[in-house]
Amino acid sequence: IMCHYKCRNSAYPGTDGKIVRFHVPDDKVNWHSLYSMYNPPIFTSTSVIGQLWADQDIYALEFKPNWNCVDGNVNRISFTGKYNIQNGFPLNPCGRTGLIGRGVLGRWGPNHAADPIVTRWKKYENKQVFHTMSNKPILQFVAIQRKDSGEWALPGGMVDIGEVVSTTLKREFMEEAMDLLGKSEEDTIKIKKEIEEVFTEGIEVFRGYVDDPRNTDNAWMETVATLFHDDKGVHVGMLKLHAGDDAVGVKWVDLDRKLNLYANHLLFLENIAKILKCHW
Ligand code: RP5
Ligand code: MG
Ligand code: MG
Repeated sequence: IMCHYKCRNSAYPGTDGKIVRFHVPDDKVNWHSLYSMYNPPIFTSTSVIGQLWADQDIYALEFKPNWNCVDGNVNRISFTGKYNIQNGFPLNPCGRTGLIGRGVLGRWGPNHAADPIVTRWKKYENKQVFHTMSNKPILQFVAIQRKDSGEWALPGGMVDIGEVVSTTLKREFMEEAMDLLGKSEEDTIKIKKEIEEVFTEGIEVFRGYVDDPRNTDNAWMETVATLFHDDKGVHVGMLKLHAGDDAVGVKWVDLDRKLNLYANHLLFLENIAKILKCHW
C-alpha cells in the first residue's frame, strides 16, 4: 500500500491555519513504527456534526457501526483490506496523518468517492497532435478547479447513500463540469442525454486509497476512477463545459506527468497513459 503525503505536515484544509497537524516524518507514518511523542490534535468540523449524510460522534450511544462491513446502507469496507480498530476508532490504513477525528469527512473509516475521467485526443485541423519530445499523441482530459483548495482535480464526488458508482460518476461530472444544478429543466434533459453517449464502456483505472488533504488518522477518502475515452471525439465535442457546484473552473487539460493536481489524481492518469499509449 502506498504512503501518503498530502495529508501530513500541513495545516488542516479550511481551518485558516488554526488546526495544524502533528509532525509525522516519513519513517513514522507506519503505525508499527514506534512514535511515543505522537500527540496529534483532535478535530471534527462543525460542518459534519448533526448532518444526515454523516456519521454520529463515535461516543454517541446510538452509534453502533459495523466496521469493515456493508453497514445498513453505509459501505464501511475499505478497498485496502481490513482496517484496524483502536479504542473504538478505525485506523487509517496508510498510517499516521497527524490528526485525530474526522476533520471535514462525514464517515469514520473509509469515505467512498468516484472519479470520472473523460478524455479525447488533442487535435489541430482535425489531426492528432503529437508531443515534440515523446512523439506520442497528446491526450486531453476534463479537469475542474476545486472551490476548497483552488487546485485542479478530477470532477469526482462522494457516492451517495444507496447510489451505484456508475451513477455517481455521471452525476458528479454533470454537476461539477456541466453545472447541472444551475440549468433549466429543458437543458437538464439535454445534458443527461449527451452524458449517456459519453459514459459508455468505462474502464476502471484506479480503485483504492486517495492521498487526500482531508484525511485523518480515523477517516480517509477512497475512490473508483473510471476512464471514458471518446476516441473520435464526436460525443465529447458536444459537451458544453460549465463549472458548477463545488467547482469554480473547468477545462480540457493536456495530459503530462508534470501536472500539479489535487490529491493523487495524477496517479490515476498515469494508468491511463499506459493504457492509451499517449504522451505522459
Ligand atoms: C478526492 O475527493 C476523490 O478522488 C474525489 O475526487 C473527491 C471527492 O470529494 P469531493 O469532491 O466531493 O469533495 O479525493
Ligand atoms: Mg460534487
Ligand atoms: Mg467533487
